[in-house]
Amino acid sequence: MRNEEIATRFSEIADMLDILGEDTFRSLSYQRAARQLESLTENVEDLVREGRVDQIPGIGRALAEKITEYVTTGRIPYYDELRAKFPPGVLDLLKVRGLGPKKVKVLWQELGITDLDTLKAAAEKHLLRRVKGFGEKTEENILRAIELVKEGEARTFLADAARIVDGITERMKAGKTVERIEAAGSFRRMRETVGDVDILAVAKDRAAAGAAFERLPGVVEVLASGETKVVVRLEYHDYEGSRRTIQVDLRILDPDSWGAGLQYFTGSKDHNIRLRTMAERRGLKMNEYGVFRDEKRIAGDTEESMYSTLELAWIPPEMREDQGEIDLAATGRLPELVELPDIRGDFHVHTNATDGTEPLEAMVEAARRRGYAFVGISDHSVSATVAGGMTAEQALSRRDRVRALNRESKDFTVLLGTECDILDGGEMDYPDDVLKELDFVIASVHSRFTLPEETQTARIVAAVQNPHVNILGHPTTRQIGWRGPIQLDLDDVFKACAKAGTAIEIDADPRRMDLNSTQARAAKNAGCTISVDTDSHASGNLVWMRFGVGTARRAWLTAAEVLNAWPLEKIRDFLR
Ligand code: DGT
Ligand code: CA
Ligand code: CA
Ligand code: ZN
Repeated sequence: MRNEEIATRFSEIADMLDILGEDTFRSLSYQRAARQLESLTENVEDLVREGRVDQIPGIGRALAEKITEYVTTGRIPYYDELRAKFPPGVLDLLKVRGLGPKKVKVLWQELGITDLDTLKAAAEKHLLRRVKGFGEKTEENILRAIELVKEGEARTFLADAARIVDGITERMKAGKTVERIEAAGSFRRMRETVGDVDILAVAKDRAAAGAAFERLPGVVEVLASGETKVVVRLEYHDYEGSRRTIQVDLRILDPDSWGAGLQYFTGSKDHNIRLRTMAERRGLKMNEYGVFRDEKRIAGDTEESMYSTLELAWIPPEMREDQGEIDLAATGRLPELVELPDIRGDFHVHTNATDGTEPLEAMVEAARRRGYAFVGISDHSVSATVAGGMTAEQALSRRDRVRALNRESKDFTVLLGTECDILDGGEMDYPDDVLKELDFVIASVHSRFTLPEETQTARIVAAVQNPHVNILGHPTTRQIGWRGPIQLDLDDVFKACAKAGTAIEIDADPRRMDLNSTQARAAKNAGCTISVDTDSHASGNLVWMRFGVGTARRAWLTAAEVLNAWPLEKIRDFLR
């Protein structure tokens, strides 16, 4: 948690320096330090205790001192000094697409715009176009971008929810006020974003458990505080470092109703309504306390008991969306869903050769430490200029390095690939004789997002039909809270992929989750093979596989349908 807190402060310092227009060199060093801290696998508090802070790559003496200050006193005076120069909402303006530090400074100092709300009001009143560099079109774009920021803020990315849930459950367990604690709700169903976090617990001393919950770090407000339910608002930093808040509900259950509560509060609502109707038809009553015949409880201590009373197999939480799963459970036809331990590797991994932050060897080592059998390195191709794409020569020049790594170890394989841009008409960014030299090819759209559906679909279908292309990367290119999907006939794309033997990706970057679960299920039904990848740009991102697999489970995928759950030999056949 400390690593992230400091990273967030450092990146805010960089933002503030940028807005003030002072010392770009210093701002860059804070930005770089923030990224280092985010991807640091060790706990920064340990490094301070052992006097090893200056060993963090990219962190010089001045920044090491600030880290030590923060860990020992909880404050960075330099940060407080800068912060005092800004109205609280000004930094939020940077979240609006199209607004960089220079524009924010002008808006703030010339128009007195100090937060998103005043920005929105000014754009609606057409005040912005009076300022140099802003026009009618900019006003429209800014209004739309504010909406997207607000949409994005309303829900929390699954990966961030997981860190919140893990933090809460660990602390509550360590405090020993609860005998049992687990997250339910949309988090347990692994939705790509969650509205609020629902935590269930069993406690002998309910008041003590409730009090411990209210005192959790990050709690900024207690909204309700009762015997069975406590509700708080918690502040957190999202995976990109922005400060946000989320509501967390704690429900304290009776041990006899644990399974009933877990079932009820996991939802979804539609799934629960259907179960309750089934119970009623059998003359039973079903609620968050159990299943009852007359006044007698006949199930409720375990979740299995809730389902078995209705003659249903236990249904994995990710499937509980009333999409036909209850029929399958009634007839013993539930699929055996892919699980995290089934995953043998990750195909979508960037290095500092393009826009990743770590060298190839570091990413390989991190993948190996996850227990994988292989990792696919897929840096950007030359046309991806914003991502520092590599020329064909640069891409091929890494073959020796990879061969050396593969000679060193028998139980781990590095596959050298590319995330190759799909060009305007569906051609690939590298010529075929370059693509054929690489172990695999992910084809992705990074440009021309606004093509009409027919043209866009034809472009992507052409790309997946290229015999060297193995995986279609982040197929819709949507980014939650930022950019909608491209116009695409996904059914045509799925058909083309299935026919050409090209896999299609679930990109588990928290903001992408692309394909989403619904689309991935459609792809499965069309006969596609799915590759679940993290699109990692730092070794810390490899953990996102958990959420990609969660999404795959929501899509009802089995291990047989997931490319990177296959044995390496079978994967090699597929790539050939
Ligand atoms: P979220 O928080 O918007 O991402 O979605 P959920 O599914 O976590 O929804 P939430 O937090 O409102 O409630 C958690 C679960 O509790 C929900 O999935 C099902 C159950 N639940 C809540 N209210 C009702 C209700 O009125 N009827 C039924 N049957 N179930 C409910
Ligand atoms: Ca919830
Ligand atoms: Ca809730
Ligand atoms: Zn990409």
